[in-house]
Amino acid sequence: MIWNKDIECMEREQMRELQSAHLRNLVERVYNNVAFYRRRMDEMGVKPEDIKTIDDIVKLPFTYKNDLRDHYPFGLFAVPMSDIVRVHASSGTTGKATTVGYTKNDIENWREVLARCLTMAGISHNDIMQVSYGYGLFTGGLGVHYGAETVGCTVIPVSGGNTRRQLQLMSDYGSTVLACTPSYALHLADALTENGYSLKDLKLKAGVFGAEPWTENMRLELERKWGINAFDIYGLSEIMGPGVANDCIHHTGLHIHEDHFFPEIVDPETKLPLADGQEGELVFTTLTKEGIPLLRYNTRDLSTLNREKCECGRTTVRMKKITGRSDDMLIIRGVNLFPSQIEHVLLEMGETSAHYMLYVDKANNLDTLELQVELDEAKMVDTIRELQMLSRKIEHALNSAIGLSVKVTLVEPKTIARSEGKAVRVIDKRKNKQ
Ligand code: DLL
Repeated sequence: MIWNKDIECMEREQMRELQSAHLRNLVERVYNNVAFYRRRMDEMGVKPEDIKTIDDIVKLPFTYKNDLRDHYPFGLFAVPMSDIVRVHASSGTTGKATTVGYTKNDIENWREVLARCLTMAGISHNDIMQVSYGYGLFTGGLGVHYGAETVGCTVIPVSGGNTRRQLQLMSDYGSTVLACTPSYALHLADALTENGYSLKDLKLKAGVFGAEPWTENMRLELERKWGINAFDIYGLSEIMGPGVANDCIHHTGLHIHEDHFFPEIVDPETKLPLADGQEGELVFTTLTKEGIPLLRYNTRDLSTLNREKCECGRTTVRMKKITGRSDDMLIIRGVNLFPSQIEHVLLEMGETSAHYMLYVDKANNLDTLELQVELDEAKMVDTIRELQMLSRKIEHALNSAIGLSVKVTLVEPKTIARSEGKAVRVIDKRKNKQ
């Protein structure tokens, strides 16, 4: 099933025309209504009339998270507050939150793109969806909620947390779809048996997981643990929230709703545009957004683009599953490392659980890296010798995969902190020593 065939299967040339028309309108709006963009465009000597087709997008200024912070809370809004019907905010670990606002039309468009995502994952009015993303200022809960209602699902707005209750509701109400972060889905799966449930008590068939990076191996692990089809939903508050892109049943990249969110890939250093297939930072322009439209917002998420038609029949551009952000990259003794590389190796080996934490520190001016990983309850090792052998084996596998020596410490099951939302996987103690 395809929710909006006219758009999702549109000929590429026609899509470009639609995008060009949206871009011309967008540039007019931001130039006339947002002082920040008018100033930036004036500085660059670009006028709205210089923007004729979507290819002219490269003439426009970039936007960064700091620009939103500098104009906190509402300084980049392009409409009067009387037209804003909702605000959301992303907490961020440092500094001020970034706040975004939606008009009625924005909320309608959000429902539309979410409905496309969910339909892509085979979800329909016959489903009962347990929305375990946080409700509130975070966009996850309410965003997915509205989309699920739009396709006619029965929505259980349980929000995050309270693992016991999550499992009880899942069993009592017969939830067929679980929507939460992949790390919370893993935690819930591990908690099933200890709470007295088994897969045969459940009707779950699909997962809509996102809001944090997760590897393809983690996707397969969650499919195996739950006996479901696991889908990847991507998005960010600045652009809309969840629903910017989602993968279809072929799991060959995430279809971007490019009539609303125009993607580019740029080189992380030079910020120059890169060709399809080349990896770089993902940049989005919100073609139709009214509340807080953004030009070329640099997400810092790393991906590639693919404009080939998908087996599912959709022609929309696909982004590769995100494995990290350019600002999440650790530099350990000069070697670049993404936490997802560790996750990939651990799950590939399959000898431990997938719960891990990385500790980065400095000793004698040298970076050190320790990986704590939980043993798998089903595969407990009995002797110290076996434990040592297993740690050595993981150290060896990591060393050959990432070229770094990592100290591996195996810890008891359930000793690493669980998160109900986005997982924290790195503790970088070097930051306090600078
Ligand atoms: O996390 C929106 C969302 C909610 C997406 C629920 C999917 C599901 P923010 O809190 O603004 O918004 O965080 C956005 O999270 O730039 C990525 O770094 C990361 N992210 C989101 N989805 C994915 C995903 C929501 N599917 C930031 N894969 C983004 C990898 C993701 N990273």
